[in-house]
Amino acid sequence: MVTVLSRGASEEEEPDGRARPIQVLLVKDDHTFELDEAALSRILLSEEVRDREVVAISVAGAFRKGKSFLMDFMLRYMYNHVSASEHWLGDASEPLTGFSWRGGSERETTGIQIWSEVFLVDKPDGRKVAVLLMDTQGTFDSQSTLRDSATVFALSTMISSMQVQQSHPHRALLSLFTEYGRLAMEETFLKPFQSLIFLVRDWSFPYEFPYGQEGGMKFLEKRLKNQHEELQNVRKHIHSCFTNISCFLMPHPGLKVATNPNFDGRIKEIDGEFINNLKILIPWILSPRNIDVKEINGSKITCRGLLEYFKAYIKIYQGEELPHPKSMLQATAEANNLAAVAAAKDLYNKKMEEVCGGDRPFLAPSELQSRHATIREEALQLFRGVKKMGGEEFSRRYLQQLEGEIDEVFVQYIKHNDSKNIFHAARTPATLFVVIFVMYVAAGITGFVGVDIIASLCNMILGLALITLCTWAYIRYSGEYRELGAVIDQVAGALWDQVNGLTEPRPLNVFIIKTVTIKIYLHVHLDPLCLMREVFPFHTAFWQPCLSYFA
Ligand SMILES: Nc1nc2c(ncn2[C@@H]2O[C@H](COP(=O)(O)OP(=O)(O)OP(=O)(O)O)[C@@H](O)[C@H]2O)c(=O)[nH]1
Ligand SMILES: [Mg+2]
Repeated sequence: MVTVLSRGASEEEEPDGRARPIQVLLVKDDHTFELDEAALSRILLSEEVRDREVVAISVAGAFRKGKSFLMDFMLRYMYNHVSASEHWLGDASEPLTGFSWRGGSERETTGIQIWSEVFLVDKPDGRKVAVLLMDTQGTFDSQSTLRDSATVFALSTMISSMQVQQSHPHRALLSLFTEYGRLAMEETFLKPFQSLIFLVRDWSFPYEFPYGQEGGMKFLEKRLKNQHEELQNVRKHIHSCFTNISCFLMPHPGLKVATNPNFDGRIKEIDGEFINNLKILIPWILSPRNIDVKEINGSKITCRGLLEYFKAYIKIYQGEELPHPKSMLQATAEANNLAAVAAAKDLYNKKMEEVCGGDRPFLAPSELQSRHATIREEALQLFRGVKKMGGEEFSRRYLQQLEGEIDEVFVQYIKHNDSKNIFHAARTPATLFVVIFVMYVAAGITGFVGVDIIASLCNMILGLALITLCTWAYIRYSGEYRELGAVIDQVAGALWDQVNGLTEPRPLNVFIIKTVTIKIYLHVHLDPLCLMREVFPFHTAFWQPCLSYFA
């Protein structure tokens, strides 16, 4: 069963609300590459697919050879397969839409485009996997350099779990990949890539090798046998890099398709033989039983993981030359660890959201701390449990990164939780009220006993606190001058903590209170005439709490 998911791209990218190709790899005029991470993230990190194992399908090969045209038939299969299983090709006079394709001699597709809808497919073993369709720039067009073509080709090969190749890759690329494969196998003992499907278009010799997969396999075997010795070695290595290699011979689609500038893709204008083979080819690639999940180092990759691989690979393909196979392996190991970090962080976030996220009620700080500790350990355990490349030492760096990131996020959760505490929210006005009240009383007392300077000082502080309270209230009401509001909150918070701290018999507090008490005591006793009389009325109120501190 194939399920069409909600769009991965945002509304502003699809004003008409329909799915469309999203340019994720851009080739700029100066032949540099840019990955549109935001667009890619919207597709790969959408809620429904990010934790699903991913099947990444791409078509690569020379330009102007009908790659996008073929991808559009794949889209048709993905959309129509459920409702009209046998008749997925649809209406005979329906124009072919999807990835942009056209006639003419100038190239059409540039960089890498991904279809904005990811398809959820039930595999026969019950797993639901995410299928991603990628269209790529053709190789050897007149406007791109060899490095441009090679980069797009290399990136799509590294990312795909199933690659349809329409033409023989350049020799430099072949040896790059076989060397990469050799290195990867030295480390992991597993084939680094999954399915490679050679698709021969416009096959003109069905009397030698018939159209379809069987003829294709025979043709491929023969081709590999009759190679020059040096090339044979490379081809042998290809076999050790890919889990499945197959070949399909496709007939010519007819002159209307190839030469009519007004041809818009309707099936009735395509040769019957081509359509018959298309009906075999597309389900053969895309049927739930045949799709292969992307695997690296023996682990199945999720959409979230694939994003990390995209990011890591684009970094190494930025240089002047093609990367060394060793750096490709290094990037794979890096992405492998980063994907594990991302998965662990996601688990932490998900579980913490359940505990204290959104509008969950306020949780006691101690409880929050203990829940954090348990969930943090779970996340670290998940990271440790993932099979990783690059060795122990290499992955320790990422473990530390994960710990750091989790602790940072926890600080945010504490703040979020605190903000739900009604008393916490009222802390600033409460503190200011207390300051006003204390200053009012202190000014009264000191004025009464005749220490006018202190009384004036208290009145001044009272005035300041009053202005601050009004300012704070205005900021909260209007939402303006938020920075000033944050400073007031901070000062009030510090004062609050200080006062709170004084009530706890910590050594420093006890020391301060004892010293002040003794000083006042001595002052009163050494100058009984002046102070004793005036302090006496407050004796009970003042001494009693101080003395209880010694108890
Ligand atoms: N001869 C031939 N032409 C085809 C075939 N399939 C499609 N075409 C035609 O080839 C032309 C190019 O199709 P596209 O799908 O745009 O080709 P592409 O490989 O994506 O081209 P670029 O994006 O420029 O690399 C169109 O006019 C198609 O009608 C085929 O099997 N054989
Ligand atoms: Mg194209």
